[in-house]
Amino acid sequence: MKKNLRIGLIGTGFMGRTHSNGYSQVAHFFPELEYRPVLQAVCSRNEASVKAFAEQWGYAAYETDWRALIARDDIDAVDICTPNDTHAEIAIAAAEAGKMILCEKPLARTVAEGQQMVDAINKAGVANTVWYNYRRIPAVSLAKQIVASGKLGKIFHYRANFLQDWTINADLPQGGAGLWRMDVAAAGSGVTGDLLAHCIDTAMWLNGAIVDVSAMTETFVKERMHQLTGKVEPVGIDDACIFHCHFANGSLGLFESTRYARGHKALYTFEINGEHASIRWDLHDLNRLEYFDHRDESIVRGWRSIHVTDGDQPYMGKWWVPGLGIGYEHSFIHQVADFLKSIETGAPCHPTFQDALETQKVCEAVIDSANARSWKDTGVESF
Ligand code: 4PW
Repeated sequence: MKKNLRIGLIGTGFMGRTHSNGYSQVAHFFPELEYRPVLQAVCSRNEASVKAFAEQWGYAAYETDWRALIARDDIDAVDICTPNDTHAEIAIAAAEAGKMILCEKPLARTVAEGQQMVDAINKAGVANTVWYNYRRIPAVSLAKQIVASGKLGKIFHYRANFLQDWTINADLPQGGAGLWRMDVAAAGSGVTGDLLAHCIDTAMWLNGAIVDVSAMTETFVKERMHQLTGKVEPVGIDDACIFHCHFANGSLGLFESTRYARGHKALYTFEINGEHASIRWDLHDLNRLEYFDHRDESIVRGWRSIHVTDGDQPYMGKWWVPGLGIGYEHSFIHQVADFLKSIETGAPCHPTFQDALETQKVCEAVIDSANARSWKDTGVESF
């Protein structure tokens, strides 16, 4: 007999859809799990659209006030898919109500907010995770296995990019529905919290703590119409950010993110160079991990292109047959499966709020460094 995990989802945008899909699919492909999610209630402010969302995805009920959703006694876990400025308030209230929490990334706008969230979940002792979903793309999980096995030897370099081009138009407004990522009050930062946070989470997971950073940021369009006030207002987000850093293991990191790279929609890539071997990955070819090993016999030495679809590779035993790839949405299904498993075993589901707070510390040091034009310590001691 399966145990139900009754989900209360807050926020019905892009992430509300990916998470709902994850909850809907997981039991089909991970039937061995003791818990199965039940789409109990969904919340969003607009009644007509939340009602339609509930019908479309099969939620049993809907609310238009997140406090009412948290107050329901038929909800076990609260999933926060709202803009960043609401994460702390909702998460703290959910923890006080004794609910498990799944929170969208970045954890918060600032380290101070994130710390309050960590304190709240520690006090309540509730299960928690943050949706840094790229860890759970099988090729990225395989990269973790390869690095952990020591095959790369001593690591010298970590390099990552996250490139987009959707904000080049100077007429694009900021703030409000669909454009809160452009409004510093709602988002906390621009590409640093939205895109580099993913790169930093993956980087520290694969290569350990980032100890200090030197960054530069740019805001190419200085003023934009604000949808909520109707006025042209200064733009407070970073449109682009480049930083370099030291990892605790002695390797050097180089990171770049922008929403001004014409032609790139969501190009997330990383490469790691070690003493013996290197690996690299590209979101646009997400089932593939490239691997170069200097120890190979010289006549066949070269970059191997590993199509990560074999049943022995992470998560792939759950899908189709070898050779058939999977997509972006599966990373969310995998995170739901891992969260359900963590409830079963009592082990944490990484990245936890505490892990995401460490990523937040790096993001904040990046912004501080760019503003001060100087190196900043991150305060991250281990990861
Ligand atoms: O979290 C990120 C988003 O805010 C995503 O991974 C990609 O960039 C897609 O949308 C934005």
